[in-house]
Amino acid sequence: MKKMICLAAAIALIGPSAAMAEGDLSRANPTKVTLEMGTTDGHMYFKPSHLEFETGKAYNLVLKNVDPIKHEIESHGLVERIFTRKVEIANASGDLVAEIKGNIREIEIGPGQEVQWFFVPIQPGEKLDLKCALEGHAEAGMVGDITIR
Ligand SMILES: [Cu+2]
Repeated sequence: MKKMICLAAAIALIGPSAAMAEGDLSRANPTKVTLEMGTTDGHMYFKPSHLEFETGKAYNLVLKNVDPIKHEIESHGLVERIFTRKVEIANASGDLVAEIKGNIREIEIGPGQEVQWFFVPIQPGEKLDLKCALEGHAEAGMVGDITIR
C-alpha cells in the first residue's frame, strides 16, 4: 500500500511538464489522404503522385483503385518509416470485411475496390520510392514519391 502511494506521488510530481506524448498516437483523429490508382489514355497513374506525411500524426491512407484491373502499392521507404495500426477492408455496402494488423509491405487492390491503411510515420525521409509493382505498370507511369517530414 505504501508503495502505491509513493508511486502516485511520483506520477503527480512528474505532472504535465514531462515530455511525453498523450495517449495512443495511432488512434488520434487520423488525417484522411486518398491515393487514386487508374489509367487514362494508356497511361497508368497514382493521383497524387507525390504524397507528404508528418511524423507522429495518424493517417488513414485510402487506396482507391478506379480501374477495371488490379493495382498495387509498393514503397520500401514508407514501410520502413511507419507504424501500421491496421488495414481495413469493407464490402460494397460499407460493412467491414477484415481488419489486418501488423506490418504491411505491399497492398494489392482489386478492380474498382478501396482499402484503408491506418498508420503513423515515425521517421522522416525525402523522395521515398512509390510504385505499382505489377508487371509493366511502373513503366506505364505508375510511379511517384513520398516525403515524410
Ligand atoms: Cu498498377
